[in-house]
Amino acid sequence: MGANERMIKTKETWAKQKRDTSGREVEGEEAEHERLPPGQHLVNTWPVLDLGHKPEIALADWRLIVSGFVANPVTWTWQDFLAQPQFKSISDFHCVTSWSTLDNEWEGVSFKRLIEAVQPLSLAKFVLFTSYDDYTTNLPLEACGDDDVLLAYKWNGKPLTKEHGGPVRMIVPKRYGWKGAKWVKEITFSDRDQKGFWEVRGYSNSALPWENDRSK
Ligand SMILES: Nc1nc2c(c(=O)[nH]1)N[C@H]1C(S)=C(S)[C@@H](COP(=O)(O)O)O[C@H]1N2
Ligand SMILES: [Mo]
Repeated sequence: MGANERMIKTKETWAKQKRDTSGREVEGEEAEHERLPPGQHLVNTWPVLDLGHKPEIALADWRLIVSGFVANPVTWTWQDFLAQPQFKSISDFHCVTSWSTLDNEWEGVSFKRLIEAVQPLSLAKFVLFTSYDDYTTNLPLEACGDDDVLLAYKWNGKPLTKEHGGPVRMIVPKRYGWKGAKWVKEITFSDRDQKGFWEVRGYSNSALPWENDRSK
């Protein structure tokens, strides 16, 4: 089934279910259901999605290069990254292929801290992420400044494994999973929106799970 057909099916299913919107208290399985955006289902595993290549980056070689429309471009080594104020946040994860996981505990450096460090110029409205596997994805700067957005290197208390984007990946809970670059290498602030790998292939530019906003 194509992504579009799948999306249509998902929407049909939700229309048939006529889900309760009365706002009454729910519990158990039903409460979990309430936390799932339209067309999503809960999984107990954590699937791995990539472009068929999982780059191996030794911590000694790892760099995070932040540049573009900023007053203070930085290149962080692993030591620099760990020297930043550490941040923890619990959030749900929604992949556009329809699986979701709840209550992931992420640890790392908040994007707000990165913003503070590089001082984006007032012209900077967009951010492009480039990864060690050459994957790219884009976001409005405004979305990056949310309280729950971070550069994560730990998941549920353990270092992020290579398959899930270690040493460091982006986590953007309010957007579909593809907006969170694994193996992040470069973060570029810009005055214009430059589309990423999936965005140029017809995925939604905004990618809002609660709006079932999967493709354009
Ligand atoms: N560098 C990179 N980041 C990526 C991807 C990728 O292929 N390369 N896939 C994206 C997609 S489509 C999803 S759903 C999530 C999956 O993260 P996971 O493999 O840890 O579940 O990573 C996103 N970030
Ligand atoms: Mo995805």
